[in-house]
Amino acid sequence: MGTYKCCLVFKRRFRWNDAPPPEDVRAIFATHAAGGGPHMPADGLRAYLQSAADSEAPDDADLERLLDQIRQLQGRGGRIPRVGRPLGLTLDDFHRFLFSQELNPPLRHAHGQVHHDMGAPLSHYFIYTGHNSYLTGNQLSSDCSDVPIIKALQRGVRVIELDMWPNSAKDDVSILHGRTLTTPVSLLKCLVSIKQYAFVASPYPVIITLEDHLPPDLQDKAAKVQLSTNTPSVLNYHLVCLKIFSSCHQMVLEVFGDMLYYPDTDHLKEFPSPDELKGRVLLSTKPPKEYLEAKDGGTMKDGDAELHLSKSAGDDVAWGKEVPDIQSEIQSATKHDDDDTDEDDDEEEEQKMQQHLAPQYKHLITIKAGKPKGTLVDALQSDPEKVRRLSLSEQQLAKVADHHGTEIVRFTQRNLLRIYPKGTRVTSSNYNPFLGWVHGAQMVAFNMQGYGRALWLMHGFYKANGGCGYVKKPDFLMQTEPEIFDPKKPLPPKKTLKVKVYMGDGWRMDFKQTHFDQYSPPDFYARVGIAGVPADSVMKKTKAIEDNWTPVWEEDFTFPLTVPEIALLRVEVHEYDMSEKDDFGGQTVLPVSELLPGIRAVALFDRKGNRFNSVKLLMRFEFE
Ligand SMILES: [Ca+2]
Ligand SMILES: [Ca+2]
Ligand SMILES: [Ca+2]
Repeated sequence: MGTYKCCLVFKRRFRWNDAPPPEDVRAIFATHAAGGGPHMPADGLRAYLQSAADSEAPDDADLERLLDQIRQLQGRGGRIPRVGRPLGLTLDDFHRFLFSQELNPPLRHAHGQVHHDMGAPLSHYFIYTGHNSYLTGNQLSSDCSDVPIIKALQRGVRVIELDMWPNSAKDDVSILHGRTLTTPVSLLKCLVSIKQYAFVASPYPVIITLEDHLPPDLQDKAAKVQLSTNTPSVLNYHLVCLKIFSSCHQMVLEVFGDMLYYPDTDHLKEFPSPDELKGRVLLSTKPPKEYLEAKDGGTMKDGDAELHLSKSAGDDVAWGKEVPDIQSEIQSATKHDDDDTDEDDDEEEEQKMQQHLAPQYKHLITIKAGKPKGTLVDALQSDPEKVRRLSLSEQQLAKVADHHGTEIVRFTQRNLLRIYPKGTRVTSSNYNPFLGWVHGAQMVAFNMQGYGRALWLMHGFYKANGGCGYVKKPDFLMQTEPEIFDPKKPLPPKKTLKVKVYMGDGWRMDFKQTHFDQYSPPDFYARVGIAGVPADSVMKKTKAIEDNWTPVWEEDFTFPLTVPEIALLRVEVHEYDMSEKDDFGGQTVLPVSELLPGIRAVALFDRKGNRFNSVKLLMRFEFE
């Protein structure tokens, strides 16, 4: 046995050197090498860079710096660095350059340059949005903490959601998910962490959505509050709500001070722009109200389905469920008539609440929030005098999208639409974000701890625009003439993306030799595809390359795109196993709008979205 293993180690060791530069790389090198010889001079590299990305030629200093960096890649390979002034790049140097995640990344603005116009009202942007940002795990029993809030802000998330409940003594405010076993974290701690980390990843505004809740038993307790024996108990209850509400807002004001933005007027006709709000924190909330369905356990009773899914999870553990098709989401939502509202709104009660709301706190709310009142279609009526934020569950959105797609798009041209996960997603899983995006919904709220395919799409989408957490909505979603965009109308392909997957490498550095297969090298295959509108969404795959740490696939894929503006390129590497589930070999999601044409090194990420040190693919992108 020992000898057998020893042989395998030996075999594995020299296997990885077997993969030579792909034919396409040789051909490009030959084109730009001096006189077709063995060296590519600086001018040859300059000409290649110019032709590949259709960009301006780098100046001499930039080119010299790049040549130095390419020579340093050589050193990492363990070879002796060349002494003296080299003749130029060898074929191996050039291949190493193309296969370097640092020097040859796939995205146009890889180094954090914000390049969208940031001067339009907030409603013109998709905004990186978290749901129940304080939970560390599932929605029922996980801990509440400011750590996930900090992590989200470090990733560039711009909307942090906090739920406010009075603590058990009813004299302070805690953050926790209502009616569940989640342990609380104090509001103050969350706010202080938000202040500390708000702008580490992006200078653009952070929006705090405060969901105000009161447990059902407080209504009775409210009677004990000695406000006035003559006041009806309902009003007493309202006053307790207000007390908590006011103390929350006072705390926000104290923590953020001048950092907190709020408008001079009660009602905004248009939201300010991300540029105007740089370095500011905004509040988006609604007045407190009774949590009616909480009395009978609310949405939690139908949560069991997902809690018990672990036994059938299998493949889903590593990969997350395959992102569901939008059409089938719409169909199932219209079939099941279960309104998934977080709470029932009572217009009359809310008006009473507004009257008693201390004015100094009311005006702190820049983005006034509300749940749909009346029918969902009524809720989408836009008021020319004031803008607001509407919240819909993913199911409510699917239902209203079935017949009223253009009304949703029209609403989101001036107002903000927030989509939140349905109540049954107790394992903090997520949904297909494109249903929201294609209707112009700015805040597609995701459980940032719900690792898997849906969250990878979210991570990938916000790599655009320098990772600043704001992505400008494409023009077609904002246009009113000749007509409002109809997400259901079939469109012809606008662009074709051609993708070639050459090879992969890096697993031999980042994983143990027995990580994938106990007794042989891994058998990798790549899944490549598009997430976008239904017409564009597809996944394809390469064949598996057996027993090789540096697989060479050399396979081409063609993706016609009807809405390339919001499409995402999906890449997954699987390790094939005949009798078991595939092992996870890495993933990435890239915004198609920012893909650089030409041969590129594509870094892969683990299932939590952290970049592997070395795992990468060599790919080529072309647009037609
Ligand atoms: Ca395996
Ligand atoms: Ca194998
Ligand atoms: Ca295998």
